[in-house]
Order: sequence, then structure tokens, then C-alpha cells
Amino acid sequence: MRKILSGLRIATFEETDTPYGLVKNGSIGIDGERIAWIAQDIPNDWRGVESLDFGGRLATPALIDCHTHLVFGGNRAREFEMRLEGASYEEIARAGGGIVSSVKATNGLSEDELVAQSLPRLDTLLAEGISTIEIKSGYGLNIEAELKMLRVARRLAALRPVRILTSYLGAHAVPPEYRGRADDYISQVVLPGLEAAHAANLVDAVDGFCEGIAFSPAQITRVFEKARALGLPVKLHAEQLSNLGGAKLAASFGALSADHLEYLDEDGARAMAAAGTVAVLLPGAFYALREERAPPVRILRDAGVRMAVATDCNPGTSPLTSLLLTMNMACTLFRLTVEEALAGATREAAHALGLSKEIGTISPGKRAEIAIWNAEQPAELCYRIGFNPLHQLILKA
Ligand code: DI6
Ligand code: FE
Repeated sequence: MRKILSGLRIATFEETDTPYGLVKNGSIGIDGERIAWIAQDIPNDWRGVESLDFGGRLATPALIDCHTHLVFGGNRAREFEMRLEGASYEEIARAGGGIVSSVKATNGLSEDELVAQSLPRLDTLLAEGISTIEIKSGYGLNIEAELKMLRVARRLAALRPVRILTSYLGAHAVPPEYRGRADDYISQVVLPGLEAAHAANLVDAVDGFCEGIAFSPAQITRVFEKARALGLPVKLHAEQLSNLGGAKLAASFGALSADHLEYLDEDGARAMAAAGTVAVLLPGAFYALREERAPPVRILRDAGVRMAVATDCNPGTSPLTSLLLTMNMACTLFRLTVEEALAGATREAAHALGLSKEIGTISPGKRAEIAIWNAEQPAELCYRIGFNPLHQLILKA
């Protein structure tokens, strides 16, 4: 199957000197699942191929949400109220709320129920021109429950036209039955759970939460060593609430990404740049927690670290199911440029998932995953709040 998309302003996001890699007034040739060419004139041997005219609309790579905890049970609206009454996220977590309360809600559901509760969130995200999302486990915190979450993520991919990459996040929180025994939890649950999930082909990457209220760098190192032994890529929630050197640790394992990074220092940024570790910025969590310290965007930029942007969709700190709103927040709260925010939800997000050869830019040879917008300027996708200008999502010819 061949098809031509014509009458487009194409923000290819190829890394050229042209902002957005913009091709004004262009066409895209699609052959099966791949992009064949991008040009102003249709090649001779494509004459007669079916062509759709988009009347001057903007095309971008389909969006990619590279950090979500989309599969979970219940909600944490009550904690939202508690925070309004003055409680902090850490206080709520230490009092047995927080992640652990979502663990109870998640583990009380069957696999079918978990699919049913997750689908509306997935559909809301997908309505904004998304082709690919990452989903983490981490609300099970026992072996079978972690596997269940990952199976749900795989099932979602079969139910909707979306590519889903899974991350095993057994090291998300210490469950109550292991309080004060985080190392035992890692030995008895996280590591054997990872082996079992990997054997069942449920794991695309391994994640962890490196934080005072979660796991120390030494404990994360144990998890990453197991990931390395299994040949799985790693990523890390790092420097969200304090600086434990998690980003540097992740970089030393060649991590795909280090995520959050509000407390990152220059040393960490340099290590990430050297390792090619992507910085995944999560303005939804920053906003919901009313954090005051934004990630050091200027340091990341100067160090040459790629910056992705993602929803962090989760019940506690980022109940957010709009990547467009996330891009707006990245600009307004973190001062990313529009080009950085859009690249962050396309090209750089592809890097963060290890998929940059396949998706993330509109380039010959890459998959034909293209969002077409009722917009002319790329900035229109970032400046609006709560409006979805998607015209059509193309996923192949
Ligand atoms: N950092 C976060 O912001 C989320 N997980 C993490 O490691 C929070 C998850 C939650 O509160 O349920
Ligand atoms: Fe997260």
C-alpha cells in the first residue's frame, strides 16, 4: 500500500538548522508502514498513487508519552484534599498513604477490572495524536501483582492502536510488610519478580525510584545489576525531591533516561550527557506537588543532554492524561521553548525509549506515524490549555 499526504506544513523534527525541521508546503510519501520520502514535489514514479490533501495543515511526528504509571486501581482524590489542608506528599507517604494506598487499590482488582479502569485514561491520552506510550508497574509490590500489572499493560496494547513499552518498577516503594527491610524486599521480591517478568516477556526496561522515601543508590544498584545481567535497559526516577546522585548512577549504567531531576546538579548533568542518558521532565508532578524548584533546564541544555517531556500519569502526583497540556506546562513552568517541548514529546521521547531509529521524527525509513493538526504554527500545540486540535493520526499507509 502506498499513499501520499499532501498540502502539509511538515515539522519533521529532523536535526537540521531549520527550526522544527520545517518543510513548508510539502508532501509525504508512505509505503506500507514506512515513510518513503518528504518533498515539495511528488516524485515521478509516485504519479497516480492515492493522495490526500490536508489543506495547509501542520504535520508532526505522532506524539510519544515516555513516562507513565497509567495502570493502577482507584484514585487518590482524598490525598488531594489532604494536601489542600496542608499535608505534604512525603508526610502522606510516611503515614501509609501515597503509593502504598494505590497498591491496595490495585491489588484488590482482577486483571479485567484493571484493564477496564485503565482504558479510559489510555483513550484520553490517545485522542491527542499519540502512537506510543510507556507504562510502568510498581503498584503491585509483590511478585504476582507486579506481573499482573505488566500483563495488563500488554493487554492494553492489543486493545488499542498504540505501541506500549513496559517498565518493571518493582523498586517503586517499600511495601508495609517490608518496612525497615528494603534490602530484603529487593532480594525477595524485586529481583526474583524481575526474573519472572522477564521470563514471561513482560519487561522492556527496568525502572526504580531513588529517593529518601524509596530506595537508596546502593539498593538501586542491585536492581540495575540484575537488569544488566538480563540484558535489559534501565531508567530511573532520580533527584525528584532531593539529590542522591541518582542521575549519575543511572548514567553509569548507560540508562536510557533519568526522570524528574528537579534537584540535579551539574555533575549529574555532565554524566548524563556523556552516557547519552535522556532527561525526562515531568511538569505534571511538579505542578501537582507545588514544587518550587524546577529542573535545571539551562544546565541540561548547556551540557547537551536531550530533554523529553512526559505526563507521568499516576494517581498520586500527576493525575494527568494530556500530553498537550504537559507540553504547555513544560513551557510555562520549566521555560522550555516550544521547539524543545514538542521535540520532547516526539524525537527526544523516542530516544528515551530506545526507539529513535524507528519513530520520533518524520524521516524517510522511519515508521509512518504522523499527527495532523488543525493548526498552522507549531506554537499552537503548546500555548493552548485544554484544547485538542488533532485533525487525524496516521499510523501507516
Ligand atoms: N515518582 C512519582 O512522582 C510517582 N512515582 C514516583 O516514583 C508518584 C507515584 C504515586 O504517588 O503514586
Ligand atoms: Fe513516575
